[in-house]
Parts: sequence; C-alpha cells; structure tokens
Amino acid sequence: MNPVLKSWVEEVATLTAPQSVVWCDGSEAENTRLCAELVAAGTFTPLNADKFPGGFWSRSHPSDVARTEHCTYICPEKQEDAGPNNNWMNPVEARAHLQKLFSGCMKGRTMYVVPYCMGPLGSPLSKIGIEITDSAYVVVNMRIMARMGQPALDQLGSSSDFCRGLHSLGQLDPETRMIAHFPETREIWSFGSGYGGNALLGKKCFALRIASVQGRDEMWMAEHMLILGLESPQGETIYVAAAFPSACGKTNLAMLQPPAAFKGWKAWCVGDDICWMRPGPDGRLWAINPEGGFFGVAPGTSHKTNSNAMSMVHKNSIFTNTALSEDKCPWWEGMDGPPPAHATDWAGKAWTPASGTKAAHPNSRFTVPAVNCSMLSPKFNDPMGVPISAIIFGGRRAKTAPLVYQSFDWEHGTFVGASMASETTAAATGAVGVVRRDPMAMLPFCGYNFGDYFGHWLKMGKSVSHPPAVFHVNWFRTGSDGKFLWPGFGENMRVLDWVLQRVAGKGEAERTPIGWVPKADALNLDGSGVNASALNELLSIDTNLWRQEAKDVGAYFNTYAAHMPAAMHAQVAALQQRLG
Ligand code: SAT
Ligand code: MN
Repeated sequence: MNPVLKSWVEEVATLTAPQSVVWCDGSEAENTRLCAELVAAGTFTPLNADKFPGGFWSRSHPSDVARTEHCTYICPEKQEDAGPNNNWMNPVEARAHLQKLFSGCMKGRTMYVVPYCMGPLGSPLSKIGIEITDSAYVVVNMRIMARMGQPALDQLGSSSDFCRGLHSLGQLDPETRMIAHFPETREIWSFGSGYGGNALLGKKCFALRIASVQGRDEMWMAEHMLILGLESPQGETIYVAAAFPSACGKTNLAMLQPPAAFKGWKAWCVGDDICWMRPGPDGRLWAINPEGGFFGVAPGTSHKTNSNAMSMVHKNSIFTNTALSEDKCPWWEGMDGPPPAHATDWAGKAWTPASGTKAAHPNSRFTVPAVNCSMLSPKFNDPMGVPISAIIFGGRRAKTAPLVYQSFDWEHGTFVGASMASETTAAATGAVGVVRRDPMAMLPFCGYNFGDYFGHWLKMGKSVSHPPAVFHVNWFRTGSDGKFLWPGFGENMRVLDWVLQRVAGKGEAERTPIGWVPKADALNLDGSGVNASALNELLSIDTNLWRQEAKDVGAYFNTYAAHMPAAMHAQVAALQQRLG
C-alpha cells in the first residue's frame, strides 16, 4: 500500500466523515454493482436492453448541467501566475474555505477512492491521478473516461507523484459550488456539482488545468485538441491536432467520414478533446490522448453529422440529460428520424413534439468507451503516441475568418491561436452566442497566465526541428442571408485535404495579409454542392474587419501586461502593416 496515498485518504476521511470508504478496482463486477446501486437510487434508468445493452439514462439537477466558469478558481500563491484569464483566490484563503465546505460533507455517504491513469498504461507520457468522490455516478463515468482502477494503482506503485482530486456533490447548491485548482501542489478540490467537466476530475481539471502547468515546467504541452489520423489510398497516415472551443464540433471532426470524392481515404480517431504533446527524438511533436472515452454533446449528433458516434453509443454508454423515449431509448434534437410521440424530457417531465420545449438539454452528453468507436486509431494505446504534422485552430465565427488559412511559421501560428475568438455555447453556463476571445480554445482550461502560456508555445516551437504547420479554419461563416456557407461535417475533409497537401509542400495558395489562403481551384469541391460564389465568399478577407480585428487583438494582448511576450506584440504590428 502506497504510504503517501494511504495517509492522504485517511486525512480526507477524517475531514469528510463518510459512512464507509471503498477503494475502486475498476472491475466489471464493481461496475455492475455500482450501476445497480445507481438504478436503485433512481439516478440511473436502464436503457432498452436490445438496442442499448449496458446503457443507462441519467438526469442531473436542473441547475447542474454545464461547467460553471464563474466558480472555477486557479490558486497559485501569486495572483499574476493565474493571470487575467483565470479567477484567482489566495491558496490559504481558498483552503480555509474548502476545509469548511468539505467538513463532514460525506456523512451517511460512501467515499470512493478512484485511481486512474491519464494516457496509455505504461506510457512514459501518462500521469496518475486519484479522485476521491462521494458520487457513484462519477465513479462509473471515470471508468469510461480514464484507465481506472487497479492497473493505475499498480502503475503508481509507491510514488507520491499523483494528482490529488477531492470531489463532493455537497448539496448541489450553485451558491456554494467551487472548483479550485492548486497547480503548485497538483491538487483539485471540487464541491457542489456532479456535472462532467466539474466532477470528472481527470478531464478538464487535471488533463488541462493542472497538466498545462506541468507541461510548462517540464517542456511539453497539454491542449484542448482532438487528434485525427488521415490515411491516404497509398497507405500513408498523417496526424493532425485541432483546437476548437467546447461544443464546436471536435467530436464530429475527430470521427470524420471522408465524402465519396475521397475514395480510398480512411480517417482514424485518436482523441476528441484533449491532447498531450512532447518533442520526440525525431524533432517532431508526438501526441497522446490522455482519455479513455468520449464525453460528447448529444444534440445535433445524427447519421449525417457523425455516423461513427451514432454507432458507438449503442453499447455500455451513459446518457446524461437527453430525453428518454417510451421504449427506453435516448433521444435528442437533431437525431435522425421523427421525434418520439411521447418521451420524458431532460427535466423528467412528460414531453411530446407539441410541448414547444427542447426534450434534451442543449448540453446533454453521452459517455462512451473509446473501444466502441469503430474508427479508433490502432495507435490509441501506443505508449509513444502519434507524430503531429499540423495543428488546426478553429472557432465559431459568422464573419471575419475565412474557411481556412495557413500561418507563415510557428511564431505566426502561435499568434493565430492566441487571437482566436468564438461564440459561446451551452457547454458552460451563461449567455450563448456571445463572441469572446478564446486563445487556443483554452480560455476555460489554461491553469496559468495566458501571457506565459503563449511564451511557452514559442519556446516549444524552438525546441523541435520540425514543428507542425499551423492552420486556422472556420466552418461557421455565414452569407448575407445568415445561412452557413460551408456544409461542414464529412465535407470538412476537403479542407483537411488541402492542409495535408500544404504539409507535403504542395497545395496552391495565395499569400494574403493574414496568411496563406487556398487558391479557388486548390480545394477538391467535387460533389460538395458549394458553388463558385459561395467559395469566393468563404475565402474572402474583409480588410476593414481585419483592421478592427488586429486592433481588438492588440488591446486584448495588452491586458496581459509584462507577461505577454514581445514577439506577440510584434505579430500584431506586422499584421497591421500587412493590412496597410
Ligand atoms: O464538461 S466538459 O468540460 O468535460 C466538456 C467541455 O465543455 O468541453
Ligand atoms: Mn472540451
């Protein structure tokens, strides 16, 4: 028994006073028992055993359906280390407050000790975390989302190098909710929420907020990126990583199905949300997906948008805040076929298509084991990961950004990522559709000062002889009629094809003030239904809008004061000069 772990668990049990302590081994038997307990407690409803074997439907508290950024804190000793991009609390004050919240909070409850490994077991890139939680829902979700249980404990051995995560549902009161991170001691304290990103501590809390700090200190990168392999008809596979904000289509892109015009091409999913990258001996960046499953947005998922996801959710999956049909199948808006005549909505109420309300919550989710995905990359469990040839940034923006452009070099690419902006989505509480700066799609997830983070990106680029080429895409550009100009989904392969060509030193491009933009005939649009005038609009750059954009980005960078690298200010000036 690991003595450091043992004494921490005892310390937490003394603080939280649970009725019993259970060490989770991650076994099938344990999972069956916990799911049965969740059914008995009314938290889980078993799904139709023919259509969704091993599946469960769950509803959360109606005030606990998304990440809550206003009560998420980064607590290093110095406020400037958290930066203006984070809520900061003095760690001494935060600890005192949390001690009070957690004191006796598990009375009458079971305390689960959940060991987990982020990354392939045995990989030198993997990291161990321990989550202590009073939620069986969290345990069974963690079992899907990470390599959970005894093998993680075995990998830890007697080491004290693990991320400590303490979680309690508390009373699920939004008023006392708090998700606090202590990057200096690799600790997470999460109170008052059972929602994915707030409660499955291996995911955003560890694999991004804490890991980004570890990456800074150890010269690697923890990024909010999918990882996708594209295999040509000749059998060569190129890997790309892509950063988009939450609920902007990462899971769909990660599971892309090439359209008919790309006969013989195969796509391989390595990950849909998080990417850890390190320099390899060959001077490239090598990436692993630290997760073991997918926690995807259900609404909008259909055979048209993501048929791989539609197939993978039929086995051993958990659905949270979708609707439930009378024959005990999950349902959500945007699914293929007609809506059910009668259903139970995400709030537990009887629902019909005439109700005039959404049956599924816009941020309802499926939790699915990665092994269910039929296009899962054979490299998913490879301890060395995969070499990344291109990084793609993307946001949800109606105007400004063209369909795709390539940065001039790594430094300019870092600037392109740092100046990202996107409309907010239902993945976090608050207004939806408001444009905000979201550098590298990391605004809610970077565990330290963004100024220093951009500096780290610049350093990483210099540390490798073959840094990935950097691109920006925008699937969400609208025309004068307000309609999307680009069909998206599988058709995005047409843009990825150009990206791959550019990586190979081919692909016709035009040098513009913002970067390299494809020449009109450089994209394979065969069978896409996109006509010449739409393409023209998609690739156009409005110089006036971009002058304003450069000004806004400059002002945004200034908020990071002395932490902002001079090279980033120089990029703003260079862009302004190119725009004239
Ligand atoms: O809830 S999560 O943070 O895990 C998903 C997301 O918002 O990206
Ligand atoms: Mn995400």
